[in-house]
Amino acid sequence: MPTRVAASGKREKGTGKQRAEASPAGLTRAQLLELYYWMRLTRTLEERLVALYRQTKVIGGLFRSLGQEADAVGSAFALRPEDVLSPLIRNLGSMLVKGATPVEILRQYMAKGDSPTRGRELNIHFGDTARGFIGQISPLGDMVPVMAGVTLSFKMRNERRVGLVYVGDGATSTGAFHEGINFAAVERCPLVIVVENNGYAYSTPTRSQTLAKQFVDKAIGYGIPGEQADGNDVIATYEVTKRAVDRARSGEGVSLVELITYRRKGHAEHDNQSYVPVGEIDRWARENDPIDRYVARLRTELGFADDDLRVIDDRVRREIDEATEVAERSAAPEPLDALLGVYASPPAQQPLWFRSGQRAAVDASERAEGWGSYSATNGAASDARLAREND
Ligand SMILES: Cc1ncc(C[n+]2csc(CCOP(=O)(O)OP(=O)(O)O)c2C)c(N)n1
Ligand SMILES: [Mg+2]
Repeated sequence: MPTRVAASGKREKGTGKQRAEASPAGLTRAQLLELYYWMRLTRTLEERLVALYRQTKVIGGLFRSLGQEADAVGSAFALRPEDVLSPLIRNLGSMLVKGATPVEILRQYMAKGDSPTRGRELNIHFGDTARGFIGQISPLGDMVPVMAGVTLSFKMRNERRVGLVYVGDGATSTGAFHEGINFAAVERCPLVIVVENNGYAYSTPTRSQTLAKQFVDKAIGYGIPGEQADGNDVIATYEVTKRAVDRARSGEGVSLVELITYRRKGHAEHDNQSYVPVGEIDRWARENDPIDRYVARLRTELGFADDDLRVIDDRVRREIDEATEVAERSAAPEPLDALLGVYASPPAQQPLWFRSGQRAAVDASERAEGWGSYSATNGAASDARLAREND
C-alpha cells in the first residue's frame, strides 16, 4: 500500500506569519499543504496533457477536470490506503491521491506500450486494486452496483474497509444508479456515493437532467443519510466525505454526498461549449477557482507563507517535466501484444498479415480468387480468366 507523500518535506509549520488557530477539519499543517500539492499536481498534469494533445501525441480524447480539482482531491483524501474508490474521467486528482503516478497517466494518454493497459485503453481508464482504485468504464452509473458488490464483500469478510463511488449529475439518471444505491442501502454496505454536480452532462444542463431541487434529496428515497457541500472548497469536500466514510466504517451503511462544482471545460477537449451561456465559465474562473480559493485561505486564514507554496509549485513542475520526458521515451505497443491477456492460452493460429506485418501472408492466403486483376499465386492465369469474363 502506498503511503501519502508529504507535500513539503518534514516541516510541519509554515514560515512567515503564523496564527495560533486550530487547523480546520483536524488536518495537520503538513496535510493542509498536501491537499494543495495534489490539486496543483492535477492541474499541471492536465495542462501538460493539453500541450501534448495539441502536438497530436495524445491518442483519443482528453478529459479535463479544470475547476473540479478540490472535489476530486478532497474526497479521495478522506479514504485510507486500504479503502477502494471507483473514479470517473474527471477524477484524475482522486487517482493521484490513491497512488497513480504522472508517468503512468502520461503513458496511458499517449497509448504507450508500457502504459498500464499497454496501449489497449486510453485516458485514465485503468485500475489497480492494490492501490485502491478500480478501472473505470464508460457506461454511466454502472460502477454503483459494482461498488455495492465490492463493499458487500468487505462486509462479509469483516474487513473494516470502505468504498467510494463517483457519479456525475448525468449518471444519476440511469437505472444502474438506482439499482446499485438501493441494493447497497438495503445491505448496509460500507459505501459512499459522491455525486459530482458540475452543472452539465455533456451538453445537458442540470435543469434538464432532473426535477429534484438538489441531488442530495435523492438520499431520502433510499432511506440513507445525504449531505451536500461546496465542491470547490477542498476542506469542505474532505470533511463531508470523511463523515460519510466514518459512518460506513463504523457499520452505519451507505451515504450520499453531493458536491457542487462546475465543469469549466467541455466534455472533452474537442467540445467548444457553444451551449454554455455567455459569461458563465468566466464567472466561475474568476470567482470560484478551487486552487485560487485555497491559496488565499492558506495565505491568510491559515498563515502559510508564499515560500511554502512556491516549494510545492517547483516540485510539481519538476515532477511533471521528468514524467513527460520518461513517458515520451516509451515505445508504442508491439502489435502482437494486443493478444496477451485476452485468451487463456496463446492463440494457436499463425498471426495474420496485419499482426505480423508480412505482406507475403496476405498474398499467399488472404486474397480472394478473382479479387482484382492481379493474383499473387498465378497472376497471368487470373488475368486471362478475368479478361474472358469481361468479354
Ligand atoms: C449509460 C450511458 N449513457 C450515455 C453515455 C454517453 N456519455 C458519456 S459521458 C456523458 C455525460 C456524463 O455526464 P455526468 O454524469 O454529469 O458526468 P461529467 O462528465 O459531467 O463528469 C454521456 C452522456 C454513457 N457513457 N453511458
Ligand atoms: Mg456532470
